[in-house]
Amino acid sequence: MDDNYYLVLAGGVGAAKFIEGLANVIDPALLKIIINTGDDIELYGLQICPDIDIITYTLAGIVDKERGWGFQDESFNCLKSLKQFYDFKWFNLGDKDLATHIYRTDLFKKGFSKAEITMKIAEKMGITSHLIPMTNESVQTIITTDSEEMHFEEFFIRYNCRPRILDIKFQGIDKAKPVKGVLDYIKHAERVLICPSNPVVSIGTILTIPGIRKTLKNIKQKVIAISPIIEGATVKGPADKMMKHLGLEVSCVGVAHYYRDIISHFIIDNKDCALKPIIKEMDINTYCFDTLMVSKEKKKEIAKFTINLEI
Ligand code: FO1
Repeated sequence: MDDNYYLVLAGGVGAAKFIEGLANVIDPALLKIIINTGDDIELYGLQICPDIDIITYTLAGIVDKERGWGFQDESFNCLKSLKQFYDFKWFNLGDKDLATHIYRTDLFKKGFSKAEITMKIAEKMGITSHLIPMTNESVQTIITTDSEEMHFEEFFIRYNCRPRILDIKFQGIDKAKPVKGVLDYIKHAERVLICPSNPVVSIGTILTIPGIRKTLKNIKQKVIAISPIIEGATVKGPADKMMKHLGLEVSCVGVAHYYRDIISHFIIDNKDCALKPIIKEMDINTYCFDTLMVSKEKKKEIAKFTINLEI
């Protein structure tokens, strides 16, 4: 196995920004990216893998940068027609995006695994990075709210993360295994980078796949995480609500607590630099940086900083 690749743990939109930066400062072929699949959902009979698609479209340079998901220059004509037949209205699938889901579903029916399909789609889109779903098995993040149980995507999109969270379950996790080779990829990576994604339902889901957290613990000297929380708030999504549900402090300190057994290096935002001594007490080397990736340059800067960090 070549030994100078970087292993990345990724969710969706936040991860994609960081990965775009990485792909602009090192050869993208050096990236092995393990992607959360807890958000995967079947709609209209089609297999949709939101986080895999966001990373794929970003690396292919075709993502809609403003939304952070789906294709740029997208149209929604097929969706309009689908709405004649279905009551269901809250998930937006663009015409170009639909082609990905049709191809993926066709390959599933032909017996290919999620890992094989993910690589086939990536290769067809000209991506040289190795994209790996966290598992081939079906795992679904289910949120119990005051009123009902729902899929994470429904909580996130239909209800805009508003309902009170009573429970978070990873349905199917008991049968899930890491994709073949992944534990070895973690062991032999040059360094492991944890993206600024939701620690509970993006990175946390990956960490619950048997063997992954334990393997990371054994190589924690080379694991670097970036905080998705700045000044006690998430940049996007419900990470703050979910951290509160787990009893974690909603700050970079809370994120450090959640990762303390698997990381030795942690990048927090300049605005949180006053909290650095508290995190250092957890025996985590802590660095302050401008982590808000608002431009191509900012994405490259944090990627460069992470790659060049002395560990
Ligand atoms: N996010 C939205 O906020 N609204 C949507 O309608 C939506 C549709 C969608 C379709 C395909 C896809 O790959 C992603 C999509 N996303 C949408 C983004 C995505 O669901 C979330 O950002 C992630 O699941 C959170 O990680």
